[in-house]
Amino acid sequence: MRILLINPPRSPWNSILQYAPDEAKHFIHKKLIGPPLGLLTLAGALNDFDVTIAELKAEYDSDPNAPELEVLVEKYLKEVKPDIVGVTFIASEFNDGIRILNIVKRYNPEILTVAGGLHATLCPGDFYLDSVDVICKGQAAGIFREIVTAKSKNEGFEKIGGIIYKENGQHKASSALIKPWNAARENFYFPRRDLIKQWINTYIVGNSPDPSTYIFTSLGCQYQCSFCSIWPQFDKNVFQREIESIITELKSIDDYAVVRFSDANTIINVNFIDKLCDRILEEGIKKTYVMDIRFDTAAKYPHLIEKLAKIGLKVVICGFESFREEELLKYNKSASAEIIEQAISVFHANDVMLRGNYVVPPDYTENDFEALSEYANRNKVVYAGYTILSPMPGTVYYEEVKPSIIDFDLSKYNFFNSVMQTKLPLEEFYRKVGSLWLIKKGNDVI
Ligand code: B12
Repeated sequence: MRILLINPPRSPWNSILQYAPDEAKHFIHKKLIGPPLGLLTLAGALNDFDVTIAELKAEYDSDPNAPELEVLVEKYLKEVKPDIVGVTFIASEFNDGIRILNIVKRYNPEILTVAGGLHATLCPGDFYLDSVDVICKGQAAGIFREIVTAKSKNEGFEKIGGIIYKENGQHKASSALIKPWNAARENFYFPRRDLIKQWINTYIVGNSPDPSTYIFTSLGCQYQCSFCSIWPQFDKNVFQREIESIITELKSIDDYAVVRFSDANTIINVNFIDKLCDRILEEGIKKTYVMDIRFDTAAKYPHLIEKLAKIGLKVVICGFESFREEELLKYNKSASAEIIEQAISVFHANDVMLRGNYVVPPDYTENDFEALSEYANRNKVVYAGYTILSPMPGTVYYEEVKPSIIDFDLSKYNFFNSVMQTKLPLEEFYRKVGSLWLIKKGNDVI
């Protein structure tokens, strides 16, 4: 069985960048860089099969003139001759992901096509399409293994729980029981980074001379911010890895000097992170770390931030979201805006470069922009991000605002485009969001 796993390209839509004043353009995110950890994990669970990864984001990063999608995908299909093609999906990459599966089916209808990932988990109904044979929800490495095994034995899929599969042209949910699977513990598989080695030099962020990789210490989130997709993806559950498993992984990635934790929130358990720091020190592991840490956690545990800084924490991404209590309450952030200033001092006192991210609601008026700008100027951080509050399908916020969504084109659902009516004229709104990106201390871009 030959399996081809494809990471779709990024959506090209970025209206903030398009309309931002020229002097701000340099600082606005053009692309986020990192390996497809989900697909690498899937490949880890299929160690005894012939797996190839087509990292199309990295293909376009390494060669902006790389052939267009159809040609690139066909090149892989000719080279790999796969029996199964799997694609990973988030909302903004849905259109291209489906285009890929259409190309696969046109090339050879016998190839089994499988869709998985966050968007397939939250919105499986979007995938009831001719080009999709199987839809996998959740942390589906084990389920995918069952699919591969069934296909290799020419068996049907009715005994595999947790999937939706096509039978006689119709998609139907399997009625088989879902086998227990804990992707962070007993079913953790080391990601197959060897399969993406050819693109390692595309995983360089900012001015760093070294490539970076993603590692997760936990899956899910215990908070329930209304706009976030992560806790719905994990049905409010949080799964944490074992410390020794993380240490083993850190010791196995000599090629990567920069480690970006992919957790929704790296400090979900203070004792756990405290012990992890001790073990990193004991083992003499020297890396530069990037983590997502909540501002209320940083303010509450300054000593832990100090300890993390000592083991190599250099950059923290912190969702400030808003400077207004009433907005944080509306987003169900479970933290008070008052604390943001304290958190900034804790990070700065430890020389941690802070990226504070604000979300800008589409109904912001001139006065709201002025108030945010005044606050952000008063509380400058090294890097700051200003994205648009967006109703990602499958979130609480999506259900709240569904009637006022005016653009359902999923390729715009990446926080850089407004899919709802803005109060200000649209271009002026984007220009104002773009201008905000000038408010920060640092001069480089991450
Ligand atoms: C790593 C990551 C990335 C990486 C790699 C993604 C990739 N495919 O290339 C990079 C850096 C490229 C990236 C980019 C973006 N990302 Co991102 N990213 C993440 C992050 C931090 C971790 C995801 C992860 O690795 N989880 C761990 C792995 C093991 O789990 P997994 O991916 O879910 O995979 C498992 C299952 O889903 C399943 N599975 C996955 N794929 C498949 C495929 C098949 C066939 C099968 C069977 C199963 C399967 O099995 C896997 C193993 O168990 C999440 C936030 C989070 N903490 O979850 C955001 C997140 C997924 N990203 C998000 C977004 C929006 C983006 C961007 C579009 C924009 C942005 N501002 O972040 C950009 C891309 C555009 C751009 N301009 O660059 C959103 C998605 C929201 C949504 N509803 O669509 C998230 C949830 C962040 C958030 N807070 O909202 N991202």
